[in-house]
Amino acid sequence: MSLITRRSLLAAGAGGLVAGCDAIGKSEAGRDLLFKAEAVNRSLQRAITDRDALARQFTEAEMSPRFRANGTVFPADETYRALMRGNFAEWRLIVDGLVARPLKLSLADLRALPQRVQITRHDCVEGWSAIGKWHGPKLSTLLDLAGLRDTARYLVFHCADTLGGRPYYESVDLIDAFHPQTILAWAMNNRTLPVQHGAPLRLRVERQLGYKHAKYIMRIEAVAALDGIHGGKGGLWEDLADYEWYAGI
Ligand SMILES: Nc1nc2c(c(=O)[nH]1)N[C@H]1C(S)=C(S)[C@@H](COP(=O)(O)O)O[C@H]1N2
Ligand SMILES: [Mo]
Repeated sequence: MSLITRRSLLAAGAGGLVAGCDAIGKSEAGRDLLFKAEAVNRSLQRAITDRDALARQFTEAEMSPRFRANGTVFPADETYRALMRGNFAEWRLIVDGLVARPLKLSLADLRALPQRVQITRHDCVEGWSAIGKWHGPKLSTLLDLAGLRDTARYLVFHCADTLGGRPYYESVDLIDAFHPQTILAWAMNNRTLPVQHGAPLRLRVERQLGYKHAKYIMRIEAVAALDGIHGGKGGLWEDLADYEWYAGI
């Protein structure tokens, strides 16, 4: 499909939604219709842009014998170090922001949720790749528990480490947040996640480059916009070095 065709299709979808919003939105049935139209529009956009396609998965035999660690490998933060010394028994993942039910989850809570296991290839912009096995609940499971408010557009991952004095953070939109391969991994290659790879919890967002895969996650915040967060570009590398916010592979 040509770019022009894609654009005009998207525009047609969006235009149809906006036209007559006021009148339709006033009745119960109208609101229902708008809601359905929005869902149709969303799935149309997905189909066109292919954002929900799956990343390639590999077999056990294809796993890299060595998986390099990159960026922070041992956060300096004293609170983090204390949690680490306690084997993360006291660590809690906060899920808050634009949610109906803020969550505070232990590792045991996360392990008790339905789990997903996937063997995928990690691609770093610096020019290396490695195939590893990841294990954890889908991000969508947590978001369903928390109940995203309809003003939420992005999920921000706040990490325990800093680079050059700035906190590491990353963000994804709702398409990636609800992608079936987007998981919160607490295990890697059949072992509890090692500190150098982001213990106790790191993001796997398999359709994007390595820097999007936030390690050392402390808090997931649902927001309507990214401009109020740190440098405003949605991630430390985006703020610092103009890396793409959408780092699709
Ligand atoms: N919190 C945090 N997350 C991070 C980083 C970091 O320095 N801090 N580095 C990123 C980069 S550039 C890459 S390539 C991967 C590296 O993950 P690994 O150490 O498991 O290989 O983590 C990403 N997530
Ligand atoms: Mo990277």
